[in-house]
Amino acid sequence: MQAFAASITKPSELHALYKYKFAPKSPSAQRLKQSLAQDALKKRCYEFLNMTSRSFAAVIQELDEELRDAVCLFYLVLRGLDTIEDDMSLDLDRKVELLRSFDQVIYQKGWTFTENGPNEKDRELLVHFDVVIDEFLRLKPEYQKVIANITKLMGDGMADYASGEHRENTAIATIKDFDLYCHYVAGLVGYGLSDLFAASGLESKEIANDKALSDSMGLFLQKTNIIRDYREDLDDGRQFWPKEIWGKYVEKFSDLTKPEYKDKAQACLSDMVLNVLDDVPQVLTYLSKLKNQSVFNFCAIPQVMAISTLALVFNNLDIYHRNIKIRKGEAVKLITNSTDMDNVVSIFREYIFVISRKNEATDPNFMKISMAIGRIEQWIAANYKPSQKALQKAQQPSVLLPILLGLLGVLIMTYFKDA
Ligand code: IN0
Repeated sequence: MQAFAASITKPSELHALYKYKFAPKSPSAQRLKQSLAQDALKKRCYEFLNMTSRSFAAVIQELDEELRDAVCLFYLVLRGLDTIEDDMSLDLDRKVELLRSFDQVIYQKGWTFTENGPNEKDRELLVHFDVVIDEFLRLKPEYQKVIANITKLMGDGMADYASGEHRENTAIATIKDFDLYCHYVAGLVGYGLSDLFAASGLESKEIANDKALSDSMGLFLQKTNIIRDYREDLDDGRQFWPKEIWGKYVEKFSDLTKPEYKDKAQACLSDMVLNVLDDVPQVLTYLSKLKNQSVFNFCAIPQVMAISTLALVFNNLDIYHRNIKIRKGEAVKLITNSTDMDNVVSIFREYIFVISRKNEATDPNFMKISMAIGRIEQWIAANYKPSQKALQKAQQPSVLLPILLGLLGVLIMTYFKDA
């Protein structure tokens, strides 16, 4: 109900919410439900998935059957690893040992973990991790290998950061360290997913060969989250923004919340957004290479959510004080519209336009942001050939035209009547 109220002035969002709420279960969701009814173990895994991430769980469940379980298990394994990395109450040596050996843990039948702090949000997942392991071991060996390989690379990367490498005290210092951290926790997810897509035969091998493109897919999501979550992370004692950026504007990271540094905070935020905008052309290139419909939806949905979040946070000082999120109605509209490249490019253009309107000439990053936007527009013009459908849509006469002609007629008539 709250979601409907938030979108009250946006008819298209209300329509999307209404359709979403009353839509019948999709054929693939129905088939999954039937197969889970006969498989208690797998059912538990999908319950864990729904517990950890509601909306993204629905997107995974829409994947073609060949990939669905592999991606579900990949997600749960990564979530397990993340729950260890995240827990500030774990002893550091123990944490590092677990992170470095997690790729072996997933082959140990019966392994469970009860050492997480009571407030760790996905504690339950690790308490029952034996269920995830059993299901992981039922995947095709090719899929198991991809998941284990990424788990090793990510676990080692996280362990390096946890034990203070690439850091200054507890913070991320340089933009290079920031990129490397985001590569470990998100870019590698891109590598793994592309390997799974290629192994399934639903996508070509080429998608897995271009590592930079897969990396960008993860970086764009992760960096956008890091900007959005400034306040939450600060309150939890975490700091992911690189000092090389925020240090240009304030002495202390928490100064960004202070009213006297308002202008500095605004400039710092646009510097961070600028850093993320660089990934957009690569994201669009990756998406344009996908062939399978279910893989396309799965990949496109988080990316359009990210660009809309980026437009929302840009020049929005609220991020320094509270959690901000796109409206549910907007999210649902994006989910239902991300079905092909025409729509995805239009959505990106729409939000890039929002960013360019919010870009202020007094901002020290104004020119650089304008240039980054220009590069994105250039990419679209050079690489993107709109389909017949998009061209027809563009050629349809606008509803405004008859209204304007009518108004013109009334004006002319009034003029001659008075003359
Ligand atoms: C993801 C990514 C994800 C999906 C599809 C293709 C990808 C290609 C490269 C890298 C990541 C890709 O998507 C999820 C989306 C998600 O979880 N959304 C949250 C909302 C939110 O605000 O966090 C939700 O609850 O719906 C994602 O963010 N990550 C992720 C994790 C595992 C897998 Cl298998 C896929 C996390 C991260 C760190 C960005 C990679």
